Amino acid sequence: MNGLSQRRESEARLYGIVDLGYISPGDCESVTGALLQGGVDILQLRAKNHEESAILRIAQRLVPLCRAREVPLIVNDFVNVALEAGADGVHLGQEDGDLAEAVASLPAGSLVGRSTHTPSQAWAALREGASYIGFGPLFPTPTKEGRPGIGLNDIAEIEETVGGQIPVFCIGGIKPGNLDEVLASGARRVVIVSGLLQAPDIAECCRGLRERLGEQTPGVPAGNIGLESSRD
Ligand code: TZP
Ligand code: MG
Repeated sequence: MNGLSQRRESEARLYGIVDLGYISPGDCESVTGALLQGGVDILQLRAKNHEESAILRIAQRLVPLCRAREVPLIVNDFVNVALEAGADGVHLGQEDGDLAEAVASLPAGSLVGRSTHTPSQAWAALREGASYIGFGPLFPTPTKEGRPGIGLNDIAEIEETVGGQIPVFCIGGIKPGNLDEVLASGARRVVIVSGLLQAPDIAECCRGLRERLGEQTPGVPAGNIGLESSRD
């Protein structure tokens, strides 16, 4: 069993992404700092259309920042970058390869997440050994252009079934202004990208979201998501 699923009741609610579609490589550290200060529970580095070597350099700069706050750093798409940077895991889309292979390539206790867009993909990811899933996009979003929103109807069922085994993070077009609707549909955990990165005060926005997601004290180290601590 992976670390993320071990302490389900107290763990991650707010998953932030440092997305190079919204910020420049030179701003990654300060934005990461603000997200960590605001109390994200998990952080992902997502860099579409960037060279693997460039992503590795950024990941290497973010790892110590996240480690200091005991927040897992996940690399989008690239298992090798995660491995080389000493990140805590990788996030793979439907087309990004085999989950079991990624699990086998990374140190024990690493997190391997999967993007899912339908209930059957969510169940498949669970069967294939995902540590957690993203479920969405709930709403159309410029962060993932060209994908229709899947709506809110399946959230409660996926949260009750798959969510009983691994964390389910709803994603896609979630903003402070529609969070209540998403939570009322059964979501417990969310990924918010542009809603955070475009906020006038990222850390403050995070704190407000955490409060609404039922987190306790903002900024509490997210080591309490139960990520197996030793990667020594
Ligand atoms: N996968 C599904 S939707 C999405 C990803 C990466 C983007 C979510 O970004 P935003 O800005 O919170 O809509
Ligand atoms: Mg991908």
